[in-house]
Amino acid sequence: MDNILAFGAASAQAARVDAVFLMILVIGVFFFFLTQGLLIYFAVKYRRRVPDRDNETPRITGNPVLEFIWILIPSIVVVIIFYYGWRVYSDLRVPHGGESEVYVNARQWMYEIKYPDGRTAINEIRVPAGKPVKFILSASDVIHGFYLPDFRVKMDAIPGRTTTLWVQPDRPGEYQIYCTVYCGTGHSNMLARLIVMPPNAYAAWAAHGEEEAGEGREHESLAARGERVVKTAGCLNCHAIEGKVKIGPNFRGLYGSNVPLEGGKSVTADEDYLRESIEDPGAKIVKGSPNVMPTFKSSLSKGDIDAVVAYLKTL
Ligand SMILES: [Cu+2]
Repeated sequence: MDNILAFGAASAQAARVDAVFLMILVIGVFFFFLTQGLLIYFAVKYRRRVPDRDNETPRITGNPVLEFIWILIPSIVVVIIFYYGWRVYSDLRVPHGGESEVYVNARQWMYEIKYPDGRTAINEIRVPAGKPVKFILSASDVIHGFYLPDFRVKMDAIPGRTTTLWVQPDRPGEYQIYCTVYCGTGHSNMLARLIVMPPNAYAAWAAHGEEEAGEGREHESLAARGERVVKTAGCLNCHAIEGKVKIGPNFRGLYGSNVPLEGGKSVTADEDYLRESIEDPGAKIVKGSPNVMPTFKSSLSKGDIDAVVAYLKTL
Protein backbone atom coordinates (compact mmCIF):
# COMPACT_ATOMS: atom_id res chain seq x y z
CA MET A 1 0.00 0.00 0.00
CA ASP A 2 2.82 2.38 0.80
CA ASN A 3 3.90 2.00 -2.81
CA ILE A 4 1.02 4.21 -3.88
CA LEU A 5 2.29 7.66 -4.84
CA ALA A 6 5.83 6.69 -3.86
CA PHE A 7 6.71 5.58 -7.39
CA GLY A 8 9.76 3.59 -6.44
CA ALA A 9 11.02 1.37 -9.23
CA ALA A 10 8.82 -1.73 -9.07
CA SER A 11 10.70 -3.83 -11.63
CA ALA A 12 14.20 -4.39 -12.96
CA GLN A 13 13.14 -2.62 -16.17
CA ALA A 14 11.99 0.42 -14.18
CA ALA A 15 15.35 0.57 -12.40
CA ARG A 16 17.08 0.55 -15.80
CA VAL A 17 14.88 3.42 -17.00
CA ASP A 18 15.86 5.35 -13.88
CA ALA A 19 19.53 4.62 -14.66
CA VAL A 20 19.15 6.15 -18.15
CA PHE A 21 17.63 9.30 -16.67
CA LEU A 22 20.31 9.45 -13.99
CA MET A 23 23.04 9.15 -16.62
CA ILE A 24 21.51 11.98 -18.68
CA LEU A 25 21.18 14.08 -15.53
CA VAL A 26 24.80 13.50 -14.52
CA ILE A 27 26.07 14.35 -18.02
CA GLY A 28 23.83 17.44 -18.10
CA VAL A 29 24.99 18.64 -14.68
CA PHE A 30 28.65 18.05 -15.60
CA PHE A 31 28.42 20.09 -18.82
CA PHE A 32 26.32 22.76 -17.11
CA PHE A 33 29.00 23.42 -14.53
CA LEU A 34 31.78 23.08 -17.10
CA THR A 35 30.30 25.67 -19.49
CA GLN A 36 28.97 28.06 -16.83
CA GLY A 37 32.22 27.76 -14.86
CA LEU A 38 34.31 28.61 -17.94
CA LEU A 39 31.92 31.45 -18.78
CA ILE A 40 32.40 33.07 -15.39
CA TYR A 41 36.14 32.29 -15.32
CA PHE A 42 36.78 33.88 -18.73
CA ALA A 43 34.54 36.86 -17.97
CA VAL A 44 36.67 37.59 -14.94
CA LYS A 45 40.03 36.69 -16.46
CA TYR A 46 39.60 38.74 -19.65
CA ARG A 47 37.68 41.67 -18.19
CA ARG A 48 38.71 45.18 -19.24
CA ARG A 49 41.28 46.24 -16.68
CA VAL A 50 42.12 49.78 -17.85
CA PRO A 51 38.89 51.77 -18.19
CA ASP A 52 39.91 54.36 -20.78
CA ARG A 53 41.82 52.26 -23.24
CA ASP A 54 40.11 50.90 -26.36
CA ASN A 55 39.48 47.20 -26.24
CA GLU A 56 42.27 45.56 -28.10
CA THR A 57 41.67 41.85 -28.51
CA PRO A 58 43.56 39.34 -30.58
CA ARG A 59 41.90 38.60 -33.93
CA ILE A 60 41.17 34.88 -34.00
CA THR A 61 39.85 33.56 -37.31
CA GLY A 62 39.31 29.93 -36.33
CA ASN A 63 40.92 26.83 -34.94
CA PRO A 64 40.07 23.67 -36.92
CA VAL A 65 41.49 21.27 -34.31
CA LEU A 66 39.52 22.86 -31.49
CA GLU A 67 36.33 22.92 -33.60
CA PHE A 68 36.77 19.29 -34.53
CA ILE A 69 37.14 18.34 -30.85
CA TRP A 70 34.10 20.26 -29.68
CA ILE A 71 31.97 18.67 -32.37
CA LEU A 72 33.37 15.17 -31.84
CA ILE A 73 33.03 14.96 -28.05
CA PRO A 74 29.34 16.05 -27.86
CA SER A 75 28.56 13.76 -30.82
CA ILE A 76 30.04 10.80 -28.97
CA VAL A 77 28.13 11.75 -25.82
CA VAL A 78 24.74 11.93 -27.59
CA VAL A 79 25.39 8.68 -29.47
CA ILE A 80 26.11 7.00 -26.11
CA ILE A 81 22.89 8.45 -24.67
CA PHE A 82 20.95 7.27 -27.74
CA TYR A 83 22.43 3.77 -27.71
CA TYR A 84 21.92 3.23 -23.98
CA GLY A 85 18.39 4.64 -24.11
CA TRP A 86 17.49 2.56 -27.15
CA ARG A 87 18.76 -0.65 -25.50
CA VAL A 88 16.65 -0.02 -22.39
CA TYR A 89 13.63 1.06 -24.47
CA SER A 90 13.65 -2.00 -26.70
CA ASP A 91 13.97 -4.22 -23.63
CA LEU A 92 10.95 -2.39 -22.21
CA ARG A 93 8.89 -2.78 -25.39
CA VAL A 94 9.66 -6.32 -26.55
CA PRO A 95 8.31 -9.05 -24.24
CA HIS A 96 10.81 -11.72 -23.25
CA GLY A 97 8.29 -14.58 -23.61
CA GLY A 98 6.21 -16.52 -21.09
CA GLU A 99 3.85 -13.66 -20.23
CA SER A 100 0.41 -14.20 -18.83
CA GLU A 101 -2.16 -12.01 -20.52
CA VAL A 102 -4.67 -9.53 -19.17
CA TYR A 103 -7.15 -7.75 -21.42
CA VAL A 104 -7.76 -4.13 -20.51
CA ASN A 105 -10.54 -2.16 -22.16
CA ALA A 106 -10.49 1.54 -21.34
CA ARG A 107 -13.68 3.54 -21.54
CA GLN A 108 -15.13 6.71 -20.09
CA TRP A 109 -14.22 6.46 -17.19
CA MET A 110 -12.98 3.10 -16.07
CA TYR A 111 -10.93 0.09 -17.04
CA GLU A 112 -12.73 -3.17 -17.80
CA ILE A 113 -10.45 -6.08 -17.04
CA LYS A 114 -10.75 -9.55 -18.54
CA TYR A 115 -8.55 -12.54 -17.79
CA PRO A 116 -8.17 -15.37 -20.32
CA ASP A 117 -9.97 -17.80 -17.98
CA GLY A 118 -13.08 -15.62 -18.02
CA ARG A 119 -12.66 -13.70 -14.77
CA THR A 120 -13.57 -10.05 -15.07
CA ALA A 121 -13.03 -6.99 -12.91
CA ILE A 122 -13.32 -3.23 -12.95
CA ASN A 123 -10.37 -0.95 -12.18
CA GLU A 124 -8.44 -3.72 -10.48
CA ILE A 125 -5.83 -6.01 -12.03
CA ARG A 126 -4.37 -8.84 -10.00
CA VAL A 127 -1.21 -10.57 -11.13
CA PRO A 128 1.26 -12.93 -9.48
CA ALA A 129 4.68 -11.60 -8.53
CA GLY A 130 7.74 -12.82 -10.40
CA LYS A 131 5.96 -13.57 -13.66
CA PRO A 132 5.83 -11.28 -16.69
CA VAL A 133 2.40 -10.03 -17.67
CA LYS A 134 1.24 -8.56 -20.95
CA PHE A 135 -1.61 -6.07 -21.05
CA ILE A 136 -3.67 -6.12 -24.23
CA LEU A 137 -5.21 -2.69 -24.50
CA SER A 138 -8.30 -1.49 -26.31
CA ALA A 139 -10.65 1.46 -25.94
CA SER A 140 -14.42 1.76 -26.43
CA ASP A 141 -14.81 5.46 -27.00
CA VAL A 142 -11.87 7.85 -27.03
CA ILE A 143 -8.10 7.57 -26.59
CA HIS A 144 -7.00 6.77 -23.03
CA GLY A 145 -3.50 6.46 -21.64
CA PHE A 146 -2.66 3.38 -19.58
CA TYR A 147 0.14 4.50 -17.30
CA LEU A 148 2.01 2.51 -14.64
CA PRO A 149 4.38 5.05 -13.07
CA ASP A 150 6.03 2.52 -10.75
CA PHE A 151 7.00 0.46 -13.78
CA ARG A 152 7.95 3.50 -15.91
CA VAL A 153 5.72 2.33 -18.75
CA LYS A 154 2.79 3.88 -20.53
CA MET A 155 0.75 2.94 -23.58
CA ASP A 156 -2.24 4.57 -25.21
CA ALA A 157 -5.48 2.62 -25.48
CA ILE A 158 -6.92 3.56 -28.87
CA PRO A 159 -10.39 2.87 -30.31
CA GLY A 160 -10.21 0.48 -33.27
CA ARG A 161 -6.68 -0.62 -32.48
CA THR A 162 -5.01 -3.07 -30.14
CA THR A 163 -1.88 -2.04 -28.31
CA THR A 164 0.20 -4.00 -25.83
CA LEU A 165 2.42 -3.34 -22.86
CA TRP A 166 4.32 -5.76 -20.68
CA VAL A 167 5.84 -5.57 -17.22
CA GLN A 168 7.71 -7.95 -14.95
CA PRO A 169 6.32 -7.22 -11.47
CA ASP A 170 8.81 -8.60 -8.96
CA ARG A 171 7.63 -7.01 -5.71
CA PRO A 172 4.17 -7.76 -4.28
CA GLY A 173 2.25 -4.60 -3.55
CA GLU A 174 -0.35 -2.21 -4.88
CA TYR A 175 0.54 0.04 -7.76
CA GLN A 176 -1.43 2.97 -9.10
CA ILE A 177 -2.68 3.03 -12.69
CA TYR A 178 -3.46 6.41 -14.22
CA CYS A 179 -5.12 7.56 -17.43
CA THR A 180 -2.75 10.11 -18.96
CA VAL A 181 -4.81 11.27 -21.92
CA TYR A 182 -7.53 13.81 -21.19
CA CYS A 183 -10.63 11.80 -22.02
CA GLY A 184 -13.56 13.85 -20.74
CA THR A 185 -15.00 15.16 -17.51
CA GLY A 186 -14.32 11.96 -15.55
CA HIS A 187 -10.69 11.77 -16.63
CA SER A 188 -9.16 12.54 -13.24
CA ASN A 189 -11.27 9.81 -11.63
CA MET A 190 -10.01 7.21 -14.06
CA LEU A 191 -7.85 5.41 -11.53
CA ALA A 192 -7.14 1.73 -11.23
CA ARG A 193 -4.84 -0.50 -9.23
CA LEU A 194 -2.37 -3.18 -10.20
CA ILE A 195 -2.22 -5.62 -7.30
CA VAL A 196 0.87 -7.80 -7.41
CA MET A 197 0.27 -10.81 -5.17
CA PRO A 198 2.62 -13.49 -3.85
CA PRO A 199 2.22 -16.47 -6.24
CA ASN A 200 0.39 -18.77 -3.79
CA ALA A 201 -2.01 -16.01 -2.70
CA TYR A 202 -2.68 -15.29 -6.36
CA ALA A 203 -3.34 -18.96 -7.10
CA ALA A 204 -5.81 -19.10 -4.19
CA TRP A 205 -7.54 -15.95 -5.40
CA ALA A 206 -7.74 -17.17 -9.02
CA ALA A 207 -9.21 -20.50 -7.87
CA HIS A 208 -11.93 -18.76 -5.85
CA GLY A 209 -13.13 -16.62 -8.72
CA GLU A 210 -14.43 -13.28 -7.58
CA GLU A 211 -14.01 -13.79 -3.86
CA GLU A 212 -10.79 -12.56 -2.36
CA ALA A 213 -8.91 -15.38 -0.76
CA GLY A 214 -8.44 -15.52 2.97
CA GLU A 215 -10.08 -12.27 3.95
CA GLY A 216 -12.95 -13.84 5.87
CA ARG A 217 -16.01 -12.17 4.41
CA GLU A 218 -18.49 -14.83 5.52
CA HIS A 219 -20.20 -12.49 7.96
CA GLU A 220 -20.40 -9.53 5.63
CA SER A 221 -23.95 -8.22 5.26
CA LEU A 222 -25.42 -7.79 1.80
CA ALA A 223 -25.41 -3.99 2.11
CA ALA A 224 -21.78 -4.00 3.32
CA ARG A 225 -20.85 -6.16 0.34
CA GLY A 226 -22.72 -3.71 -1.91
CA GLU A 227 -20.82 -0.78 -0.43
CA ARG A 228 -17.55 -2.59 -1.10
CA VAL A 229 -18.60 -3.32 -4.70
CA VAL A 230 -19.68 0.30 -5.29
CA LYS A 231 -16.29 1.51 -4.06
CA THR A 232 -14.21 -0.95 -6.07
CA ALA A 233 -16.20 -1.31 -9.30
CA GLY A 234 -15.77 2.29 -10.37
CA CYS A 235 -19.37 3.43 -9.65
CA LEU A 236 -18.13 6.42 -7.69
CA ASN A 237 -16.13 7.67 -10.67
CA CYS A 238 -19.40 8.88 -12.16
CA HIS A 239 -21.89 8.84 -9.25
CA ALA A 240 -21.53 10.82 -6.06
CA ILE A 241 -23.19 9.53 -2.90
CA GLU A 242 -24.43 13.05 -2.22
CA GLY A 243 -23.51 16.66 -2.87
CA LYS A 244 -22.46 17.89 -6.29
CA VAL A 245 -23.72 15.65 -9.10
CA LYS A 246 -20.90 14.02 -11.10
CA ILE A 247 -21.80 12.37 -14.44
CA GLY A 248 -24.84 10.37 -13.36
CA PRO A 249 -27.42 10.71 -10.59
CA ASN A 250 -26.39 10.81 -6.93
CA PHE A 251 -27.02 7.70 -4.83
CA ARG A 252 -28.29 9.24 -1.57
CA GLY A 253 -32.08 9.11 -1.47
CA LEU A 254 -32.26 7.49 -4.90
CA TYR A 255 -34.12 4.38 -3.75
CA GLY A 256 -37.85 4.95 -3.71
CA SER A 257 -37.59 8.35 -5.35
CA ASN A 258 -39.43 9.43 -8.48
CA VAL A 259 -36.89 9.63 -11.29
CA PRO A 260 -37.68 11.87 -14.31
CA LEU A 261 -36.64 10.23 -17.58
CA GLU A 262 -35.67 11.56 -20.99
CA GLY A 263 -38.82 11.75 -23.08
CA GLY A 264 -40.99 13.09 -20.28
CA LYS A 265 -41.92 9.91 -18.44
CA SER A 266 -40.79 9.08 -14.94
CA VAL A 267 -40.20 5.94 -12.95
CA THR A 268 -40.05 4.98 -9.29
CA ALA A 269 -36.53 3.86 -8.33
CA ASP A 270 -37.41 0.44 -6.96
CA GLU A 271 -35.23 -2.68 -6.80
CA ASP A 272 -36.03 -3.65 -10.37
CA TYR A 273 -35.21 -0.19 -11.75
CA LEU A 274 -31.87 -0.15 -9.90
CA ARG A 275 -30.99 -3.65 -11.13
CA GLU A 276 -31.97 -2.76 -14.71
CA SER A 277 -29.93 0.44 -14.58
CA ILE A 278 -26.84 -1.59 -13.63
CA GLU A 279 -27.40 -4.36 -16.19
CA ASP A 280 -28.83 -2.29 -19.04
CA PRO A 281 -28.09 1.39 -18.32
CA GLY A 282 -29.45 2.59 -21.66
CA ALA A 283 -32.95 1.20 -21.02
CA LYS A 284 -34.14 4.22 -19.04
CA ILE A 285 -32.12 7.42 -19.33
CA VAL A 286 -32.43 9.87 -16.46
CA LYS A 287 -33.39 13.35 -17.65
CA GLY A 288 -30.27 15.48 -18.07
CA SER A 289 -27.78 12.63 -17.74
CA PRO A 290 -25.63 11.47 -20.68
CA ASN A 291 -26.17 7.90 -21.91
CA VAL A 292 -22.57 6.82 -21.29
CA MET A 293 -22.73 4.14 -18.61
CA PRO A 294 -21.57 0.69 -19.71
CA THR A 295 -23.40 -2.47 -18.69
CA PHE A 296 -22.12 -4.23 -15.58
CA LYS A 297 -23.98 -7.41 -16.43
CA SER A 298 -20.86 -9.46 -17.08
CA SER A 299 -18.39 -7.67 -14.82
CA LEU A 300 -20.52 -7.98 -11.67
CA SER A 301 -22.01 -11.24 -10.48
CA LYS A 302 -25.72 -11.55 -9.77
CA GLY A 303 -24.84 -11.56 -6.07
CA ASP A 304 -22.83 -8.35 -6.40
CA ILE A 305 -25.67 -6.60 -8.22
CA ASP A 306 -28.14 -7.65 -5.52
CA ALA A 307 -25.66 -6.39 -2.93
CA VAL A 308 -25.34 -3.00 -4.67
CA VAL A 309 -29.12 -2.64 -4.75
CA ALA A 310 -29.26 -3.57 -1.05
CA TYR A 311 -26.61 -0.93 -0.33
CA LEU A 312 -28.40 1.79 -2.34
CA LYS A 313 -31.53 1.11 -0.28
CA THR A 314 -29.65 2.08 2.89
CA LEU A 315 -28.69 5.52 1.55
CU1 LIG B 1 -9.13 8.05 -19.84
